Amino acid sequence: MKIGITCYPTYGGSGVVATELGIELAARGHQVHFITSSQPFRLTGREANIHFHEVSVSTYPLFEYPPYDLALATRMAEVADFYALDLLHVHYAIPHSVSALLASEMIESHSVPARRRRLPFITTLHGTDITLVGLDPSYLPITRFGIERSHGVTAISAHLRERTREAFHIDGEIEVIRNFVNCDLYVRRPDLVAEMRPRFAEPGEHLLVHLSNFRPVKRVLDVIAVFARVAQTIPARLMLIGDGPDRSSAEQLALRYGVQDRIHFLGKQDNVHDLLPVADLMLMPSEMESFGLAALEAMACGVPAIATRVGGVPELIEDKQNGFLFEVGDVDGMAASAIDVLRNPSRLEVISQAARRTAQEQFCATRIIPLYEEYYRRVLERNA
Ligand code: GMT
Repeated sequence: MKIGITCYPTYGGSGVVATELGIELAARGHQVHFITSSQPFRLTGREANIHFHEVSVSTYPLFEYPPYDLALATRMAEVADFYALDLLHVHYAIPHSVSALLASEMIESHSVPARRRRLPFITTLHGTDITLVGLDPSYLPITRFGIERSHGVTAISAHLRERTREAFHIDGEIEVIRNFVNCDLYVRRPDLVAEMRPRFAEPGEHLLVHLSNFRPVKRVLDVIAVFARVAQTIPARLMLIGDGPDRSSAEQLALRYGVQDRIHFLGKQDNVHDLLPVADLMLMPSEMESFGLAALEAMACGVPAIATRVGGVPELIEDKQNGFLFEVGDVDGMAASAIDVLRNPSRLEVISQAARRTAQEQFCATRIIPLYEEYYRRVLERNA
């Protein structure tokens, strides 16, 4: 198939999923065209079967806000026409589904009659496009319109599908295709861990990790509060991977607790698969997660997560089996649980193995990518 993929190409779970999906599809012989504002950060530009088309937005003194959505729609239609794409697959509804709708209609009413055809598009809902941004009254009606007019809609968890139905009153089909991970890349390699771990922790110290874009929804301050409690009780260090609006508040809080020297603020990192396996435990105390890709990536590396019982997280983490679940803001509970499991290496090992098993048996790319391919076929058939 020839597939056009649009996403936010910088850091963020939806962009990661879209990029990894493109890479996996290309490896399976599909022709993948990324139509994005810049090259998605996990692409090297050297992958076979992958093409990148940059959307550039012209500015004009009259434009207080350059119209990216229109430039995107135009580029989508151009690429679809030139490369005879079979379908467009957009990740994150706002504004991508509306741009795809415009592109699809442009192709259907092409100025050259012989080139008029159906161009189906699929929207994948990732989370805040529904639970946060999409609910903003200035975006809700257009988001709903974009979703309803999509030829196919997928959601990354059953929870998100239900939320979409409730909040947007959408009755049409929403296919649940959960997040996935490349289990060959995200795996604990003892030799690599032995080499990397001394950079982050002394022998005898425990190592915790958090990975996010440091937005308020991730509750990075809870990460610091949990870690401070852990570090008061047992020797421990924390790796913080990512960057974003709450980074300086996190630094301030670390100073207040006096744990700043025990925290590695690593900033944005491309090779998280090399860093995650080095840790013992992940902290993901989010206010909301429609799925929790960061926890899945850690689990594939044998690093269980202490997380919150929100959104789609219980579809990934089973409390006390392959990780731990707490109510939002329960920093004392999370800290006590971390201390308890870190002090008990055999229990940590059992949970770590269960975490890896969950990733492997349910969420490996090899299982999930065929679900996307199958869904593409269905959408193409009914729009033939
Ligand atoms: O919350 C983020 O980190 C970014 C956001 C996005 O859309 O880029 O992530 C959402 O999509 C991820 C991939 O599908 C999910 O694993 C995250 O749970 C989801 N985030 C939220 O729902 C807050």
